[in-house]
Amino acid sequence: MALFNYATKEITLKIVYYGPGLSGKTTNLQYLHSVLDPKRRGKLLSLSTEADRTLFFDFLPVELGKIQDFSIRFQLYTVPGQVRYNATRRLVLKGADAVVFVADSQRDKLEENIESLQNMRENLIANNLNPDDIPLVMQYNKRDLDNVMSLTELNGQLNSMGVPFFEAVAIEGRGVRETFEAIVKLLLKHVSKKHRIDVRTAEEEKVQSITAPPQEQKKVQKEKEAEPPKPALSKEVSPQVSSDGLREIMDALSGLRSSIDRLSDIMEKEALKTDEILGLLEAIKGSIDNAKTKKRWFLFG
Ligand SMILES: Nc1nc2c(ncn2[C@@H]2O[C@H](COP(=O)(O)OP(=O)(O)OP(=O)(O)O)[C@@H](O)[C@H]2O)c(=O)[nH]1
Ligand SMILES: [Mg+2]
Repeated sequence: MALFNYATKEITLKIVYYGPGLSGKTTNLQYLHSVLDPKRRGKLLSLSTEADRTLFFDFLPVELGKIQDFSIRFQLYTVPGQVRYNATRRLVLKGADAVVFVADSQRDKLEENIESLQNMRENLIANNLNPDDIPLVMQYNKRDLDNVMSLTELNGQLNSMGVPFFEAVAIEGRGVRETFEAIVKLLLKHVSKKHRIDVRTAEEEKVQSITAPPQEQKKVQKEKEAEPPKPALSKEVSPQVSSDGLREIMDALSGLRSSIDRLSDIMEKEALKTDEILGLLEAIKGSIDNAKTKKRWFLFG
């Protein structure tokens, strides 16, 4: 759920990339990480196997900057698409504000796409999120391959909701920005309507400025030199935490406990790269410390 810190005027929004195994979710985040202005995005944290299959999640923080006095930041996650990791998918989906469904356009992947979409609905409901209300866009990926379904067919099979859809070739970056911009716009509109905060006026300019190609980004930054964007992972201390804030922190801690339990299970079953495990554990420990000392708002899952 959207995290509001009225004391520091910060809003944190969680966007989850969902879809069947190998559809290209991690590739989307890798491309965004490579093209976004380093001042606006943090480190890409991935926990994957030797064969680059996501085991737990990928995580990328992105800073939008200020809109109407509010600093807006996004937390981008991917779920592991492999069927056996459903518990992890459900956990990662917890508290999502928006979803990008990355479908594999290949004809022989249709069943997997349908199953994953159904699984997404179930997991949203299990997390008390309304699948018919949450901002959602579809990405039809792997358009470069031969045996792909037409857009009409894909929409007929997967998009009865009639949400925005995008063609993509994520390995080349095609359609990745467009998908991200679309979900950000949809999400900001949704937040604006739900919480009666006017984040719409400057929205177009801001959304384009985070995903602008490097040259355009420089121009945007120059114009705003007087007020440089904050780093993606700001260490700012919130002076006040409301009871809602405390509840969020308690939720975060219980979410983290489940994450750690889950991680231990995975570690027992899979041979992982030690440095990746240590990196993830370090990140989890840092988050617990943060939550405990109430120094910043934090939400996992
Ligand atoms: N041809 C083609 N290959 C792609 C495209 N996007 C991703 N791939 C490849 O598909 C494979 C799987 O991509 P990932 O991004 O790891 O897929 P994922 O959805 O994260 O998979 P899981 O983590 O198992 O759920 C990789 O080898 C990618 O390079 C695309 O648009 N076209
Ligand atoms: Mg992945």
